[in-house]
Amino acid sequence: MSTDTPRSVRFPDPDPLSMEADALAQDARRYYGHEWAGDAGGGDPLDAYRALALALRDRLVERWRATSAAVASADARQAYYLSLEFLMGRTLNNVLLNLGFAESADPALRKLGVALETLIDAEPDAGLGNGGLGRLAACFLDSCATLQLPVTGYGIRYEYGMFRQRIEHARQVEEPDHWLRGGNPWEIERPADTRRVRFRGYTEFRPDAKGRMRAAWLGTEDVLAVPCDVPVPGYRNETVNGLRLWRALATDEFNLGEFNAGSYTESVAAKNAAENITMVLYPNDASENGKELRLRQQYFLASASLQDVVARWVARHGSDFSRFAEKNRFQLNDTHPSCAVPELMRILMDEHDLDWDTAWEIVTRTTAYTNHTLLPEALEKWSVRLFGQLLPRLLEIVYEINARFLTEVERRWPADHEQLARMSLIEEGPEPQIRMAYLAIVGSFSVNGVAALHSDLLKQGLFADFHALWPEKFNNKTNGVTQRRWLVAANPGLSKLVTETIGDAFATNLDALRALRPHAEDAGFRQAWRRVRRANKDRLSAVVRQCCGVSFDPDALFDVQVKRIHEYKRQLLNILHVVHLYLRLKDGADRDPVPRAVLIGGKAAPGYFMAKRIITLVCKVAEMVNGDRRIGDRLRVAFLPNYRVSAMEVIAPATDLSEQISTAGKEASGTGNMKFMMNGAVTIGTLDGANIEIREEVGDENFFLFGLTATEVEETRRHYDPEAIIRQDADLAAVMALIESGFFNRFEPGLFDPIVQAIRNPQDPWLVAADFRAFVDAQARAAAVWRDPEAFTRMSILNTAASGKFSTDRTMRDYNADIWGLPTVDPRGRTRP
Ligand code: 26W
Repeated sequence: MSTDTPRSVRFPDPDPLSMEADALAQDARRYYGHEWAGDAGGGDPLDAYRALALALRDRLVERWRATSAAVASADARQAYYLSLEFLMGRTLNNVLLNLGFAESADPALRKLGVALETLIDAEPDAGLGNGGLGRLAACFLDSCATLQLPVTGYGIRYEYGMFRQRIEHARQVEEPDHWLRGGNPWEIERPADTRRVRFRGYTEFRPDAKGRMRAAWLGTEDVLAVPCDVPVPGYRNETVNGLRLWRALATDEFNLGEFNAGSYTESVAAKNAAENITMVLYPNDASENGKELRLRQQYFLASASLQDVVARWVARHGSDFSRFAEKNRFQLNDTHPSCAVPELMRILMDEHDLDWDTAWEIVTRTTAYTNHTLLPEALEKWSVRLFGQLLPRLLEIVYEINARFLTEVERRWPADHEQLARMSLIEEGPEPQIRMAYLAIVGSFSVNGVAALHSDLLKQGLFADFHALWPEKFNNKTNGVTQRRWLVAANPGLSKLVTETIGDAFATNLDALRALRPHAEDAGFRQAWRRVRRANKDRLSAVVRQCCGVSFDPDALFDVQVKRIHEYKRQLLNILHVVHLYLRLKDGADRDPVPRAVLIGGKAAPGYFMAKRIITLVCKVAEMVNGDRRIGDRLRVAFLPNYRVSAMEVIAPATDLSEQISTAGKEASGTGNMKFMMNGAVTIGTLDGANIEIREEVGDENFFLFGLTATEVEETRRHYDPEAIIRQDADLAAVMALIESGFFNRFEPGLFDPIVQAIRNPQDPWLVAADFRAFVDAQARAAAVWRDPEAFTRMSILNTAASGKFSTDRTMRDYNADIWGLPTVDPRGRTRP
């Protein structure tokens, strides 16, 4: 071997790739031909999709490198969005849109005999999230890239995403979602940036050279974190940000058996245990389950991501951390990554020799926390015992944070033991628990809720003590959705009509939709609006026929509720209304009913008994109603299996009535409500979450409001008497009687007893019976407007026109103005503060 072998080798940068669609198509053709699967000529659309994705990825990578270089040369402050979930859905169409191939790709591919739509539909959803919180993270990334904010996502590359849902005998069946089987053409693995994450072991304290005590974390079981990077393009602006997803890999100790000498099988099993960390997404969206593997996932993400940021800092600045706080922000997506607080302390103190106060100053100047739920069962707590076994060094740090924090509490409320116990990061009891939300609040300079009402309720309720201590930390950031995916890409027909009418500015400035308002008065425009929506409804009808075997009349009122199945979201209230409509049709009470097609979809957490039973009720009601010849197409009901991002892309553009009917005070914000509104659906909803702001924007007359307010809900709970309500309401009594008669469960007696009992229970937290009458009345008002197509179309247009506030572009501007303070960085030059 020659002694002058260079230590690093690199090719010169390649020439820039053409942004002509024909060149893109030729590159895809080349990728396809050079893959053996392509040569084999099996004709699987998945291969053609991958080929096109690789041709696009090359173009993304060019821009990604330019963006990173621009951020580095500007020495810009950066923010990192830490999230256990990124619900990205499909990527192909989004990349085509953002890179400017939206119109040109299909014709260019057609010249080669390929239909773009087939490729788009071949892509599996990246379902790395449960629902709202995960999809919000994905919309945030899109908006940050579009606004040219230097924000990077950090998450986990689950081998299995959200389970696939099938319905068998009216029951949910979960199937594993091996979304990576066909490979993931968008990601780039970067083994060079592998990090090492430690678990278990013990700690020792020894004096260092200066005589200061230093902690050593020893005897650990380590796991490697390998990053897989996914490019996130901005909208036609040359910016490409990154999403870094970590994959767990066993260390060489496992492979080579130094650690397990002589015990091959145990060594391989141990390797499995290590790699299991990133195997599967936990499918719970509202109740924490305390499983050790989940805590491993959380720490794995926090540790790998913070090590990554700190390592890059050290590579540039050495051990000088004096400007670290000025240059970095960490946004915690709920408490799931809140191990980041003690982990950053550990890295700074144990690995970089900072003292406590300096490290704490850095943590509390860089960390911000977003809360996404008020439900007490969703608030994360980890048993001190479990936490200490798995992360002994972190537990010591949590104790120290708590001790110092309680000193501050004591100063503010002297000798108040109740106050100390209430605010302590440790909940005492037979099995002491760490309150992760409190840890996140204490470690953060900003705490935000996700809609105005939610943020107020946090201040008044859940976090009232902390608000009293640090009022300045608390703020609101109302959620949004990206209009590029949810309007421009999902609803090309409407986008075209809007563009012809008011121009295309809304793609990057959603407020521009306001200009549609006067056109609501134009009969010709209303007709064009209806034509577009009618085509969208045809498309959805075809999907419903195919997936549910139910035929929807595209002229019917499409009444839709799609979201995770949860009691607080009250799919039950929806189905009670359906049964009520069915009874009226059977009785002939409705002479001239408005034809309705009711669509319900969503996944239940596998261990959530009531949610699963609600799915069964929906399916059984659908079966009976659709099978009743006398009803015909005046009422149709379908449960859509496997609701996911790509399903919503077809559903939202075709929905007339958007069901947002949670018990007031329970839905933190909602984001489905915004996707529907943007696409011209009218909302029937309670004063909950962002519904309140939606109604404010669109006006009371264009929103079907009903139900108790959050305050009234609390008040009603004290003397709630559902039996009396049922007795006094003949319609509700008839609905309950029909369900109780076994009409919907002839061969399965007792099937719906748990549901009936829940509704009749004075302890029912969701107050289903209390809101029934108001809901039925609001539905009748919606039907009455529907009878007048001109009036309903006007409302539809005005909803789209008023949806400007609900763009994540606005949300991200707000985060940046109040929390992050990042400059915008344009890779084409210019950096603006
Ligand atoms: C610990 C298990 C777990 C997992 C996820 C508990 C709670 C969650 C999330 C809080 C569930 C979620 O997605 N919350 C939703 O977040 C959206 C984005 O802010 C809001 O729009 C929804 O109202 C909120 O329910």
